[in-house]
Amino acid sequence: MIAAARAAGRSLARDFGEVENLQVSKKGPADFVSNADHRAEEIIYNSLTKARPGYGFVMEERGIVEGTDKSNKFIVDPLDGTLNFLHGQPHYAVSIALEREGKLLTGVVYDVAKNEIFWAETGRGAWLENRKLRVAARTKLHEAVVATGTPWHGKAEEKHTHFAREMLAMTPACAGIRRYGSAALDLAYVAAGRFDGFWERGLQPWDIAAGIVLVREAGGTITEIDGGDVMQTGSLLAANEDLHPLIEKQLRHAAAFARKAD
Ligand code: 2AM
Ligand code: CA
Ligand code: CA
Ligand code: CA
Repeated sequence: MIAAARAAGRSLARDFGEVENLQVSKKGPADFVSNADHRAEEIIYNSLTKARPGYGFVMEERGIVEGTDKSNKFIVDPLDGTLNFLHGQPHYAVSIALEREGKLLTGVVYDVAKNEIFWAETGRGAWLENRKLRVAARTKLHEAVVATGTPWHGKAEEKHTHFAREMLAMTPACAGIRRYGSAALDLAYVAAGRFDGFWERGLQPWDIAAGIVLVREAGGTITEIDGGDVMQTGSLLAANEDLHPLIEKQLRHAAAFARKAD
C-alpha cells in the first residue's frame, strides 16, 4: 500500500508541476476531477491488483470493483484535496485503506508535497515514517486547534446553515480553527498531534477510511457526530479522549441553537 501510494504520488507531483495543462471536468456543481486524479488511481489500482490479486476495491473515480476475495477490500482516494491541487496549493494526499471482514485494518495517507507517509495498522500503531504517532495530550479546549471542512458550492443550503452554527459554537471555545481542504490529512494530523481535533459532515468512505485507522491507532477517539455509523454518514468527530467530549458538547450546543432558531 505504501509502494502504491508513493508511485501515485510521483505521478501527482509531475502533474502538480504542470497543473495549468491538466484537463479538468466537473462531476457536480463544484466537484472537480482532473486527469491527475485518474492517472493516480490507475497506478494504485494496477499496483494493488498485482500485489493482492482478487481483492475488491472502492475507488472515488472508478467506483466499485468486486473482488473474487470477498473478505478484503481496498478503499482508495487517489487525490484528496483536488481543489488545493488544481489551485497550485501543496496540500493534497493519496489515501488508501484496507478493510478486512468488514473492519478497517490498515491505512496509508501520503502527503505528496511534504513527502510524509502516515501509516497505521490495527494493533501495530500509527507511524510517520519510523516515528510512532500519538494524538495530542492537550486537555483544555481553549488551548486546542481544531480542524474542520466546510460544505462547498452545490451542497444543500441546510448544510451551510448547520456548518455556520457549528462554527459559531466552536470558534469562541477553542484556540483556533483550521480548514486545509484534505480530510485524509486532517485525520492524519489529528493522529500526529498537529490538530487537537477534527470534525466534518457528509464525507465519503475514501476520504476517511485510512485516517480513521491512523487516529484510532494513535490513541484517539472517533465517533459519528449524531450517533450513527461513521462509514455510512461520513460525519465524524476525532480527538483525544479528553477533548472529544468537550468538542462534542459544543457541536450539540450548535444543534440545539439550530433547533431554537427553527
Ligand atoms: P476530494 O478532494 O477528494 O474531492 C474537504 O472538505 C473534503 O471534501 C476533501 O477530503 C475533499 O476530497 C472532499 N470534497 C469533495 N467534493 C469537494 C468539493 N467540491 N470541494 C471541496 N472538497 C470536496
Ligand atoms: Ca473529488
Ligand atoms: Ca477525498
Ligand atoms: Ca479525490
